[in-house]
Amino acid sequence: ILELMKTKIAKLAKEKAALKADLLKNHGERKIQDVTVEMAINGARAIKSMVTETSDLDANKGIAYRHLSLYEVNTKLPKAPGGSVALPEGAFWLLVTGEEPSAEEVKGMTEELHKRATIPANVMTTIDSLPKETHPMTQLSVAMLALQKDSKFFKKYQEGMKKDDYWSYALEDCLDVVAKVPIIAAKIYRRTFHDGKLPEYDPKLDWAANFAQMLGINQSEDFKEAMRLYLMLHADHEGGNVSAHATHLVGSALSDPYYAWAAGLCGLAGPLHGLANQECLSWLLDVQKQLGGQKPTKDLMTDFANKTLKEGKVIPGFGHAVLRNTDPRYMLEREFALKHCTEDPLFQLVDSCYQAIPPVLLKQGKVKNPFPNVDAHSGQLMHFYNLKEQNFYTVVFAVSRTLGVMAQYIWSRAVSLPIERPKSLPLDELMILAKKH
Ligand code: NMX
Ligand code: MLT
Repeated sequence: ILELMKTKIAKLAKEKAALKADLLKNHGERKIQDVTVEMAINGARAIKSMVTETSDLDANKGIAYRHLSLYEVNTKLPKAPGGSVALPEGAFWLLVTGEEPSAEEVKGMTEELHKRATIPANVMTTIDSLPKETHPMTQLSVAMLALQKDSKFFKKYQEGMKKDDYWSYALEDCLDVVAKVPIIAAKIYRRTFHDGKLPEYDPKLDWAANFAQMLGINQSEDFKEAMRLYLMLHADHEGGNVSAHATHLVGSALSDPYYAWAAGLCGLAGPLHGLANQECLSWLLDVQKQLGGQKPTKDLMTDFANKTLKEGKVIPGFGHAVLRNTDPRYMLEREFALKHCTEDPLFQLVDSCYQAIPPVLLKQGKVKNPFPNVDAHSGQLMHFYNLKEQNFYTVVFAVSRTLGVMAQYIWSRAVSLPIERPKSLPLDELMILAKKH
């Protein structure tokens, strides 16, 4: 399957290289946008200044993997036997090759990952040397760096590999990272929150189901399906989000995929990015406690939302840097919950937030997007299936996001993107420029 994958990437890379050359040669001077002072100050938001092949975000429709909306991905891609959710390794195939995989190709992908699913002893020892109270995201970042010593890209680079070979050794590393990350995540979970014993890896299971079973807390088929859904839909969110951008930036220096994703993981650990799903569940549980058994009506939730805003805090799980509508990832999780857990009191609370919070944020007047993002739902699903340790939630996000950032890494090398180095300015220079134009 590796050879098939390589053939597909090589073919597409040739087309993309021609497109890139044409763009640079014939349209390189063409203006595509005006950059305002506001854009420069406010986090480069909306400046079209990066190339990411794997996925593209529409502010209203949400993310598309290789031009397929998440709904299409979930409907069209192969499922586990008896399942109704697209397998995440199929989404990975789509992100990497640009093609919808057949059932046979997804099976091959799963098997390829099984072959690489071993963790060197030194990595396990490194994780075990960290105090148990170390945040699970720190443990994961450290483990990613500990894995780096086996980077094939790094080794080949030292030996003087040709530029044209970059992507195929990047692919080798990226497949290794994807195969190993769920086992490492499960190891971190078991040692941090349980007895440290790690259930055996089961080569009969798919990638997400294996992760679910290795957590050792719920062996049901429903939890495996919930995990497949979660890991499929968090996989990629174009190139500008903090973790993908950090990964891309570090990768652009030709640091190998391990170094690059370790940097990205540190970004994912921030509360405005990946950590928001942990904060979201904490907020929901706190509200639930304060409700003390009362039904979470829309009026009560409106009061809680206003209280949070009055305390000068953000309401976690609502708003988005670039989305301007309800996140389709949220809607897919909601549909899953409506099928599997409408009786869960936490789902009822999430549902009530869905009704109550957007009007509160709209009324406040400053939020650009008052609607829920995926984090407003993910915690409820994990909690329902007995994954209750919020500190671990960003690691689950990271397992999924590994698919996207690794696919992006391969493509950054396949289309030979250069070192990233935007121009920065001090504020007083910006003022001089603003007055000149
Ligand atoms: N609750 C209260 N205030 C908010 C919220 C919210 N959920 N979202 C935005 N605001 C405020 C924001 O703090 C800013 O205030 P100020 O001008 O006083 O600094 C104002 O509204 C305008 O912000 P926006 O331009 O709408 O949002 P921005 O692009 O700056 O930030 C987030 C985007 C996602 C960081 C922001 O909406 C937020 O903090 N949301 C809560 C945390 C969260 O859910 N993060 C998850 C992100 C999704 N993910 O998957 O990673
Ligand atoms: C993500 O999934 O990366 C988040 O929604 C944040 C973003 O896209 O900026």
